[in-house]
Amino acid sequence: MITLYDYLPSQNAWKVRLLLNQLEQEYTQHFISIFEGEGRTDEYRAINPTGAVPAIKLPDGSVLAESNALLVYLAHGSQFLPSDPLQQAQVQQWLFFESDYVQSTVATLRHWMMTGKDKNRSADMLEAKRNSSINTLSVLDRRLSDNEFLTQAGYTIADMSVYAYVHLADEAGVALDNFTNVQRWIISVKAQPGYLDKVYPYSIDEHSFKEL
Ligand SMILES: N[C@@H](CCC(=O)N[C@@H](CS)C(=O)NCC(=O)O)C(=O)O
Repeated sequence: MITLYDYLPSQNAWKVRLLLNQLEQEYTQHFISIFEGEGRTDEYRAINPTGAVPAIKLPDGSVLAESNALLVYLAHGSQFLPSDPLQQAQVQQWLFFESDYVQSTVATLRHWMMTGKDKNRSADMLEAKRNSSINTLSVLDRRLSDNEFLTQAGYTIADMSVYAYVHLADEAGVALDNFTNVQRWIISVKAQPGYLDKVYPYSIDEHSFKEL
């Protein structure tokens, strides 16, 4: 069985849980207490060199990290990753967008806001993150203005990945009110069979106030 190295408040891990749920694939969870430094051990770095979650271990002992790489691997051969080379690369285009733009803006800001670390950041830095979050959501909203999902291939891992942090933008202090296409897309993603409703706040972890 696949082992998922997990931390419950991580939406990077949630996106992998979502796909596994939608694939109806069984897995076991191994929790890593990232704010207590469990990710920085030699043992865990042999699984993911960056020390971050998520990662997976396969039954044959192979390991893989980076949430979007996990999605590509796990979705291989399913309806969530087209086999056509161009369509597959278009899905990857949005996975890279998520990794470059969403993680560094909405996701980072949400982490700071939900763990009180915003108090340790300068006003300029917070303002820059808010502005870049709004820019990222604007790109997404324009893309979704004439597309139901992010690519022509329908609901794919690109949607799962981008959705993971974007639908929680209000927890980053960024309202989605003006992003009407994003709001409509959120409803469509939530309506997919096997959708995973449960997300976890950082407050379930008494160590989450610590800096990484
Ligand atoms: N680009 C990575 C980011 C992973 C990441 O930042 N994970 C966070 C939790 S959401 C983490 O484990 N942080 C602890 C650390 O970086 O040491 C991915 O997509 O998997």
